[in-house]
Amino acid sequence: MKEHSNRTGNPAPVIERIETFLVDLPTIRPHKLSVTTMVGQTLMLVRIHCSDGIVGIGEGTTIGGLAYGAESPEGMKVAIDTYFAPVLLGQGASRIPLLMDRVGRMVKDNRFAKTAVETALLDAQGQRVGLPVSELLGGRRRDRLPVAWTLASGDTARDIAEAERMLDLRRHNIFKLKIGARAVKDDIAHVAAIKRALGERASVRVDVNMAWSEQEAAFGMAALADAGCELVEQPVRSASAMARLMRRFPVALMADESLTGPDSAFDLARVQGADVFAVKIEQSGGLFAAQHVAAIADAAGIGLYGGTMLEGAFGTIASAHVFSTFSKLQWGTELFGPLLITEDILVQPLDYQEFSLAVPTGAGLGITLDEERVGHFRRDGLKRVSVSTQAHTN
Ligand code: MUC
Ligand code: MG
Repeated sequence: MKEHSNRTGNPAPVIERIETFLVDLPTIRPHKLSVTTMVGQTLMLVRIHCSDGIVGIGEGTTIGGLAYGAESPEGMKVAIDTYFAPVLLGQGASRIPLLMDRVGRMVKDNRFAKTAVETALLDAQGQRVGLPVSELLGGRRRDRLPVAWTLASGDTARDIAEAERMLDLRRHNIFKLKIGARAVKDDIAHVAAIKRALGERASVRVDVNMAWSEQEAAFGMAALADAGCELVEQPVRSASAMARLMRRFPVALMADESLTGPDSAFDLARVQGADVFAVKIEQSGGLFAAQHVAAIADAAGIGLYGGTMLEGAFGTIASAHVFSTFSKLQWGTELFGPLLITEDILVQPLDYQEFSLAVPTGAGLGITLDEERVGHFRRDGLKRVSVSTQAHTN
């Protein structure tokens, strides 16, 4: 057992072993985005074993494999096994920003994989010192987070029925509609029908996932405002087009794909390219980086929303710890990823009720992996689940 000494003379724990594996889980229904239709989700889980016997867990997840961005769960696994592990093994486990600086010198970009590793290190450190990750990040400001649900079945009547069920369960009263795969007029009719059915009982928002041209967005945003939609997420790709759309319509404009960490947050703030930032830990490049994105938003008077890459329980709870520390969270969160998956992989399920998610209070992430259950769904295990996504032909 290799150990470094800290200033008190106590042996400081070092990183002894890093283990990664893929878990394939089915979704409760097909999830239709403008970029792909998901029928399952693959989690890349990383376990960091330390010399004091503590094991931290982190997660990396994407949307539709490589359909959304440059990293895939399989790619993250290879990157961590091949390039992150040699940089981390034998190093002191406790000084996490320093460790991540070390990784950053050897590994460029790979923001999702870095987030998974940073999460595992923070989970381990929290267990070590007996504090939740939120407290390691400066301290939580709230114990529960409002949680939106995404309606993305592709069918208006089914989406309305799903929203009604969520309202009855008191699980969600904020709904994000995935649009952009159909003609703009069809999408507007879909959103208007859902808002008419739900009325003032719910907030209705849309995510276009960059599918519109600037001209389509100009038409679409005006019509969405008339339909009672409150927020339009990333209608177009370019930051300058986002800036040109700002304040022209009585509906808030939110940046998602344009936000890839603190540098892009600063650039967007500078050109006034969004009313709201959808902060995601993976897109930001880590938990500390997500806090930096939020600080830039605060300084620029931009509202905050806690976004998701449809992570499973570990990525979701890592995000929850981060979002609980934000000084403001004007637009709530969409941390519903674990609810889109048919299987619970935790010993104790997450607490979703009263339109919100509880931020766990235990040490580290405050959640425990159910090894037996997860074993069934490991890609290298016996049961194979197909989670392949479908391309859209436009
Ligand atoms: C995205 O683009 O925001 C979040 C919710 C959802 O259904 O998809 C994600 C990705
Ligand atoms: Mg989005």
